[in-house]
Amino acid sequence: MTNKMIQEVAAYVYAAQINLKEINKLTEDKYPNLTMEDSYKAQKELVKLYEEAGHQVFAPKMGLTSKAKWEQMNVDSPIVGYIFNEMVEENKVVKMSDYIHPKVEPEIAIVLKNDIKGDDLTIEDVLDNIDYVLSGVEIIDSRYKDFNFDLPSVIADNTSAAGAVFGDEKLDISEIDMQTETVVLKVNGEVQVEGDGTAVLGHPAESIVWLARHLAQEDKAVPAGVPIMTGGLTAAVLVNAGDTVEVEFSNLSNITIHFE
Ligand code: OOG
Ligand code: MG
Repeated sequence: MTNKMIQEVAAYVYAAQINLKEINKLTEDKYPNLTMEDSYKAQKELVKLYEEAGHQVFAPKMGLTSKAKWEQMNVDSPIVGYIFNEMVEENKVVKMSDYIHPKVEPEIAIVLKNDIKGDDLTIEDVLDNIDYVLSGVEIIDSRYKDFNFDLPSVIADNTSAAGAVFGDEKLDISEIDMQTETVVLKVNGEVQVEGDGTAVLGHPAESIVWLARHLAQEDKAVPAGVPIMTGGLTAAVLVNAGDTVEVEFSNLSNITIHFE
């Protein structure tokens, strides 16, 4: 794909994002030959468009790191996207009008104490560099009709990034075993999904290894000091106005979000 076409893809998705307008997946009609390589280039252009409009990247994020998500979305690879500053929801009362058709997914977020970089890092390299661990709930909002996408489309759509909520308590790596950490997500008191940390590539820290490998292609490091979502532990759950979402972790802070 030419640079001009890549920019066109980015502008098209950007307009859908800022106008909360549903579009068909890119490969369906407009860009049938879009590859994953093209779509990461388009994602880069999309980030530029946000930055030009005054927004700032808060942290990179990992997505599609669990079998539960692969099965739900009919895909077979992890992906990388970016959370922007204004996506971080502080008050835990979320307006439906800021979203098209939001879904929630429980996540484990990792904050590093040092930047780490490389395509050959091990899980130990990540564990040695963790500052603390937080609970998270990602509010994803695909711009594609009915969340119907493929890998190139979802990558160009910044991995459905739209909102993020983080738990209050910072746990030291000695205080939590990320693999055995469990989570239950309830909507209006009813259990919808449950999982544990092994769902995320066997270990959530493995997700950071994957991210490092991805960023190393552009000679970039995984940044320290920001919570990095390692990917949904369970399938994502669609929410409606009036819903209260309670996410209960075994050790990490619980998170409650009300959608109004
Ligand atoms: C893509 C985003 C995936 C995750 O945690 O798996 C993601 C989507 O499912 O819409 O953020
Ligand atoms: Mg996610």
